[in-house]
Amino acid sequence: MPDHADPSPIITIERHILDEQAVHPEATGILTNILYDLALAGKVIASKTTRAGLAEILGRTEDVNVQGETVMKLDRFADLTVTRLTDHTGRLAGLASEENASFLPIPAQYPMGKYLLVFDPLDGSSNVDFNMPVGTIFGIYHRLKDGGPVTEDEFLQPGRDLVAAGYIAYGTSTMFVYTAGHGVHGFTLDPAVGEFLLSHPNIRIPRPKYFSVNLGYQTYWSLGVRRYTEYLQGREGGVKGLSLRYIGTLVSDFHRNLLAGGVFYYPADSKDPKAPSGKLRLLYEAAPLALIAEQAGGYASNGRKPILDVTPASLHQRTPLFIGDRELVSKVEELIRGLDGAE
Ligand code: AHM
Ligand code: MG
Repeated sequence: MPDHADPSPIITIERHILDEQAVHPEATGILTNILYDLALAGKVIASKTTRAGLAEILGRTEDVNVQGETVMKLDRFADLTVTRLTDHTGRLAGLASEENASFLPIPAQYPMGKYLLVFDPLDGSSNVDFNMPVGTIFGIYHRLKDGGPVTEDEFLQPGRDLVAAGYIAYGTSTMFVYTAGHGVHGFTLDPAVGEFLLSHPNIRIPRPKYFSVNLGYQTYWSLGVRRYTEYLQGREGGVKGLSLRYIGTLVSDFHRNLLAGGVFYYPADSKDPKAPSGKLRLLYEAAPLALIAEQAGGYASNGRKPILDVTPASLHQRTPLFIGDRELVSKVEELIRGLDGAE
């Protein structure tokens, strides 16, 4: 009898998510479909980012191009792509994005679902002009009410309540990385067939190799964070042999450290008195990546406590972020506690 068992099956994102759903008999398939919708959005955004440099030829951002159309900024394009692919499906009750001051309810003509989507459509978008990698970050929550119009407070949930989270990295290849609470799985887009194929099952953060931070700001940091940086550089009896890598796109810096081992941080600083909590956003940047980090054996903290335990007070709240290797992130909490005093 021939053996039909394939030792290395090709697993599409569709098959993988369906297999995961099959383990949960109570699952309705709605979450599965939201993840497909996001994977499709990722393909559309990826195809556009690879043409970003052609803006010089085809028309600059917000200019009118040769066909007489307005060339949309790429982050606006990414925002509209995610919104248009998800708002009419009856799966979501509302969306909140970095691009919009308020959350977006589902338009009245479409059915309402039971999930909320939070996302950063094009993280690192200032890198686009220099042909550097960018990303999309997303988190999915249950809505808190059974029906009726969605309200902002329903979005203000701690990361611990995320149902699923992930990101799409637009780099030398396009990758979709997600968790639905059962490990972290990475898929690489095969552009020839237009499918995301499982390339990184069950990702676990390896021993640390890198640290990633914008060292240009260190004069604005607290004593605890400066001492931590010395620790990472092998001074003060710290860890030996960590290399510095910083792209300036959270998704890309996080992704490298997830696969290679390391820690990323963007601490609170005194650079801008109006933004004392650093730059990154809690709801749609820090919390989704924090869930991925924990599911891969790592940890994310705001320097005092787990990111996943912080309930946002507003949609666009900023937070310090330390994320990656569990021991290294715990170390910064110890130094901040010891050197920076009480909050
Ligand atoms: P964005 O969401 O407006 O692109 O800003 C967030 C980005 C992150 O991707 C990155 O980690 C950080 O800003 C880099 O900031 P800086 O240039 O201050 O180092
Ligand atoms: Mg961002």
